[in-house]
Amino acid sequence: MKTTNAGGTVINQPKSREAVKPAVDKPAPSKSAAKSSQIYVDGKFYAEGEAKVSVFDHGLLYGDGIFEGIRFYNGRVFRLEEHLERLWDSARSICLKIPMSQRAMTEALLETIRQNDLRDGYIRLVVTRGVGNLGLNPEQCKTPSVIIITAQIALYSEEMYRKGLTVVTVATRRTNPSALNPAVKSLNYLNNVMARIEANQANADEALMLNDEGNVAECTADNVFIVKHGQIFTPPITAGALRGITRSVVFEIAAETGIKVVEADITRHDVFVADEAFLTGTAAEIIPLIKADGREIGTGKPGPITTRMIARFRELTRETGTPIYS
Ligand code: PXG
Repeated sequence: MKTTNAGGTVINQPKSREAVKPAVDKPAPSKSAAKSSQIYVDGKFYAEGEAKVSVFDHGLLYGDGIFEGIRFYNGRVFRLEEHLERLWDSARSICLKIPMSQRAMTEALLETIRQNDLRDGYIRLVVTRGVGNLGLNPEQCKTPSVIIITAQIALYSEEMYRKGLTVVTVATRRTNPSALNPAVKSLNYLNNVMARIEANQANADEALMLNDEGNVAECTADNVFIVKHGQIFTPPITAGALRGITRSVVFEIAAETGIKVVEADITRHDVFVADEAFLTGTAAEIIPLIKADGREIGTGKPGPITTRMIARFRELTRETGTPIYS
């Protein structure tokens, strides 16, 4: 693809690990161009309407690829190393070679945010298998594509953080790890999408997904936590949950506060009789859960441990992370 975009901005990826700072050929962005979102595709920036991939990309044809959803707050990217590590793990698991180093990826991410002049927002990082033919064999695909999109998101209103969400248990089971391990954050989200449709049809805010054993795995884009007798419980990764980055922040905050977190199989019954419950995810952050399948959880209001978690999480998002503009 020939690449003359409106902004004309080009990032050259560093060739070696030493080349920390890639050569950035950055013509002064015009004020009008700054309005349209600049999207990174394979080393170049394109205006929103010009950012494209081939119809022969296996990311489109087969959902063959991986992604990360990352947040940045107050001019810093939150938990960037962890997100990149998980992306590289997903890539290794599906035999996809990301065509750049983690340092070059970091610089590309930061530069994309800078190009869009943002301090708070969301990054969608996608690596597709690349262009191949109409057969599913990935050996046909020579070069994976790297796409970085930044956006402003507010998934839930502040009122929902104060009041909490409702969930329903859905019939769609979380993918069995022996078929496709949910620990791989792949472009195959149809399992989650099907569950989301069920939640929508039931007028619930989220879908509680069970694994083949009937234990709680996770929600469609969030990890699940319950609180009982002052202890926090969450399903283990082996139950079919993604190793959530926000989940690991909850472990850290709990350790800081002296609250025990136990990774254990959780049943629907455990959720119904919990004192408190909450969900975690990059997009949702930490959000209280107050009703499951029509049963109020605890008092039906966000509990004290959940409220404390949210407060500390917000402090961490404001105060820590990889600086974007220094
Ligand atoms: N489980 C699943 C299946 C997920 O996709 C999480 C848990 C939470 O993980 P993190 O690392 O974000 O704490 C996710 C996360 C979106 C979006 O709308 C986000 C996710 C998936 C799909 C959409 O940004 N990810």
